[in-house]
Amino acid sequence: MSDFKDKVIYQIYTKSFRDSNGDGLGDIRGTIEKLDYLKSLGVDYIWMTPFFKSPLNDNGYDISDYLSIDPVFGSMEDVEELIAQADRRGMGLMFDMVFNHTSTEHEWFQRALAGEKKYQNYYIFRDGSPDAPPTNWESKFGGSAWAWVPALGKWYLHLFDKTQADLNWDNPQVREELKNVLRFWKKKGVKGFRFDVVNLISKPAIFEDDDSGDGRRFYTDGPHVHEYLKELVADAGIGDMVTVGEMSSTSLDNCIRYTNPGEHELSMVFSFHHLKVDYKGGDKWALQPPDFAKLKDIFTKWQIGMQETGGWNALFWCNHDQPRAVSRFGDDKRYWKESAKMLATCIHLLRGTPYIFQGEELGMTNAGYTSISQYRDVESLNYYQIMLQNGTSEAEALEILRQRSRDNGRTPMQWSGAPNAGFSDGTPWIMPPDNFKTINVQMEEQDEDSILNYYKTLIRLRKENPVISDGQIEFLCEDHAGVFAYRRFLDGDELFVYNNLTGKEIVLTDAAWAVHGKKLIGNYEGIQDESNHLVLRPYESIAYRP
Ligand code: TEU
Repeated sequence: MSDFKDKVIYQIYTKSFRDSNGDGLGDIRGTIEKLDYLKSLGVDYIWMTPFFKSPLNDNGYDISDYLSIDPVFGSMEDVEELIAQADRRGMGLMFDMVFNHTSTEHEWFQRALAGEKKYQNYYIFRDGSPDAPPTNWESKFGGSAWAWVPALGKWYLHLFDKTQADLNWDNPQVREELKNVLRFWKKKGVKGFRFDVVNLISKPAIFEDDDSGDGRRFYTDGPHVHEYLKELVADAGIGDMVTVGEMSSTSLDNCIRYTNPGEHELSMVFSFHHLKVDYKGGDKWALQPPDFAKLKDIFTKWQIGMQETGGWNALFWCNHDQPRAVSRFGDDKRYWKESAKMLATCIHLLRGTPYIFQGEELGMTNAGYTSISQYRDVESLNYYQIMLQNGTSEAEALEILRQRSRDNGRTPMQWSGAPNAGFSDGTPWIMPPDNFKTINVQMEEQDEDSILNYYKTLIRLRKENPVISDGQIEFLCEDHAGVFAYRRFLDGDELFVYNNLTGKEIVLTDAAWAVHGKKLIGNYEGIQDESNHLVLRPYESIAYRP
């Protein structure tokens, strides 16, 4: 297993990172231009979202050829140069393997459509009649999970968009093809992999209706998922690389198995339960303010559960599918800087490997779009229609998208106050929020007190302090919903971390020691104490050694 505990990983959403040729889309050469920036941040690995050949219906998560580069992103030579240039700077690349499904434009699917039995067995086709899909399962992007092919008289399964057909992992030929993809990229010098929705790959032997849900209970962490992962990792020879699996609606018990080194599956996992605490009744499209007590319970359960069993978490607030953390859990207006730094502290000092999603280190905010014409995401556009059909008013639907759309995380990286935030000299495929004039790399590099510089410090601290990378964890202030606090400890070294999740001052009467301790990092000047009580200012974050 590669060593990843003191590492920090940066996620690039290629399409929105940096456009080098003025076509409005981010590309590989643009990423190469910015490697020095990533080096200065101090990150170790760079996870790039897919830039493989694709019709881009789901921005590259619909791959039509795993072994070639989509021309809008660049060429194979560009990718080789990217790998070499990152390597020269001591950073490793992680590529995004979308193995649950392919684009329907993939040659395998096209040959299946043309009637080749071999390739029909690469996917999940079922005979039937056009009015009765095999099951009542729903696609994660809305509507039925099955699409009808009249020419074949068959349905095929798509858990995501109808142009993303699910692969049949029970077919050993499919598993062999995918191992070859990994071998190919490993040989090119890639240092790790992120596996898209990899806990959905193993479907049940019998397909039946779900009378109490959308079908996910039948295929989430499915019957052969552990077996298939072990086989993939062993046969492709990637056991010594850094790997992370994206786990949709998973369970702690399964994640322990996915990441326990003795199981030889993955280095770490992304789970999403902590990012559903503002889903009313579990529904992403129903708004409610974040439930911080629940958030703390989830972190506690996963941190302690993984620690007790040798599992390992990927730590994150943001990615290209999520709204921006500072807008969602912080206050992106009055306490923009304080709350962005506080959220960073929460994650970076936990037990696990932290991920930074492009622009998070600047405190980038939600997009603030006011018209449906500004949105690009297939999920957002589908659900907008679904909401209107269900009687939601236009204004209400737009407000929901304003808070929940995946496009909030996909706006162009804010490099400077120049037009289009310095992302592109052409017309960006998606517009940046107006605040790029004040929230951008150029300004934050010059400001000692910036969010960017705070992230740099957190990254450095992880490398200098084994108590952060390797220490044990226990939770404090468990009954105090507004305070997320924990203690890290290792070989007599100790670190106490307090985060005020609220915009109000909070007085802690049981932290007298902290007042006399040695501050490691914090987002306010000095320490505010009243006769040995620790006073946490709005969104204050502090880490102390006693
Ligand atoms: O995401 C999987 C996933 O579960 C999310 O898309 C989730 O369903 C959504 O955020 C719920 O609102 C991965 C990729 O990260 C995403 O970009 C792709 O669209 C998806 O897989 C399909 O490949």
